[in-house]
Amino acid sequence: RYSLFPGEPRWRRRDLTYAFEPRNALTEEVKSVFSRAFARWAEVVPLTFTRVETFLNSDISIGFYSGDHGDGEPFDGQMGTLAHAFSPPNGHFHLDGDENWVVSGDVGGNNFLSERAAIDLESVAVHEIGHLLGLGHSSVQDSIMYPTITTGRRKVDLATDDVEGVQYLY
Ligand code: TQI
Ligand code: ZN
Ligand code: ZN
Repeated sequence: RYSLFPGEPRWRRRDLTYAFEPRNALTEEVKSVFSRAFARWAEVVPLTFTRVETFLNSDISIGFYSGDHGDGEPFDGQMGTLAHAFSPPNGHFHLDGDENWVVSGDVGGNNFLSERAAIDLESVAVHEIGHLLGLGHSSVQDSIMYPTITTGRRKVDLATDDVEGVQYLY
């Protein structure tokens, strides 16, 4: 079953914006992975996610960082913590820049990446957006919010449990 954060925090507006850390200079291909991840949640709740270029004034800010990046939750190099996102209305979504991120679809399709324990970016994005929206972890094994990810595996489809959790909030 899904869980919520203490006090059940949620966004009070429906039109949310997101922006990417300009210093990362991400390609459109990488940015589109996040857009697809937002769209999966927007399909089941009356929320919209609009990309803006104003990083400091967006509801949700997305960035890749290595090690200590100033929020008291340093990243740890390869594996271990992959990413973190905070509950509403914080909106910070940070990813560990030292992971071997795989941009969509090609998990395991490349021996070099597979050997280096590739992590599917979209799978992690869908999970972290769940946290950004107010979902904690779920006990349902095939849910997006179940707290385990298999290296090289792709899990991007919301389960009934994820839909019930986010629809309870919104
Ligand atoms: N990061 C943890 C996570 O997002 C951070 C975390 C631990 C957390 N406990 C929490 C966040 C409680 C909110 C509430 O779960 S992680 C997974 C999964 C991570 C883990 O890097 O360990 C995914 C990131 F679910 F597979 F374990 C993405 Cl998909
Ligand atoms: Zn951080
Ligand atoms: Zn989590």
